[in-house]
Amino acid sequence: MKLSAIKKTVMLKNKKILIAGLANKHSIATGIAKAMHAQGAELAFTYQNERLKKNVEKIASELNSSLLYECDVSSDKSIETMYQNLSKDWKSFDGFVHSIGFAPANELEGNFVEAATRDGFKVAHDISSYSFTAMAKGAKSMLNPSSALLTLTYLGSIQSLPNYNVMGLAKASLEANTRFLAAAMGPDGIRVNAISAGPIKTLAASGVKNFRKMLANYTKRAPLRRVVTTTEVGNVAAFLCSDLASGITGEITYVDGGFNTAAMSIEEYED
Ligand code: 0WD
Repeated sequence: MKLSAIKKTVMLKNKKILIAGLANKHSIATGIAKAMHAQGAELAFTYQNERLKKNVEKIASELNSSLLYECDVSSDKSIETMYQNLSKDWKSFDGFVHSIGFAPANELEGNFVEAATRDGFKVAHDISSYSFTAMAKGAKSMLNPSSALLTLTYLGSIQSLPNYNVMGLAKASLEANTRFLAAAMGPDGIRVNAISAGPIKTLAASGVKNFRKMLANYTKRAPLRRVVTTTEVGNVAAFLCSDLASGITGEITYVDGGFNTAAMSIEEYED
């Protein structure tokens, strides 16, 4: 078959997707929104607070969206109000992206045993894991059949690494959350997945001490010998939320240049 004869697919045509966790142009959520827009999705956005509204507004308008709703996921009331406002514009929709994570800065450096606190644990798990469940709960009655939910996780969920500390525990919880939500919502035709992204320089990442060193280490070991981009994460997100991925749920998909598959690179062995 001639290439020109292959019909171009627009994976997310007629899909309405809500994006949560966009902080600025470097955010993973920005890469995801751009990729989903390119694949024909209609988008709506949440912003955490007034401080971030302008950034989200600018990117939303570049992607032909004026649907913006305030939502601080640490508050059930805020989530409820957000969905009430969304329902005035969208009677139903086809999924959301949860690209949100947070732990207090003093938990993200130094020896885990010394840095860990009960309060830090609670906040990290609340904002980084429970909020995914809370957003799913709130969305349930508005989701069309064949909807897809997506969250963002990191390798620290299954392997320890310096400074990531309590976020690793919260990501482990988020991954279990993904599987339990998939089991709970699958009978209604709703899929729930996570992308485990390689390290990318964003606002959240700059909160992890010595993040630059982590990037350098990555490019040494990852089979692709480079870090991944938000565009690459976005393209996989678009696929996972599309009907092309209709058989995939409860999965953690790695978009990390293969880092998680390699114990050591040839260069590291020879160093
Ligand atoms: O290397 C990285 N950047 C990786 C990030 C590798 C693998 C995974 N991830 C994850 C993060 O853990 C997070 O879950 O991807 C997700 C998105 O993170 P990001 O794009 O790296 O970071 P950023 O651009 O900072 O977006 C995260 C946003 C917050 O930004 P800031 O930095 O202002 O905290 O999450 C949002 C907020 O906009 N957020 C909240 N949104 C609503 N309510 C809340 C909240 N309470 N707290 C944080």
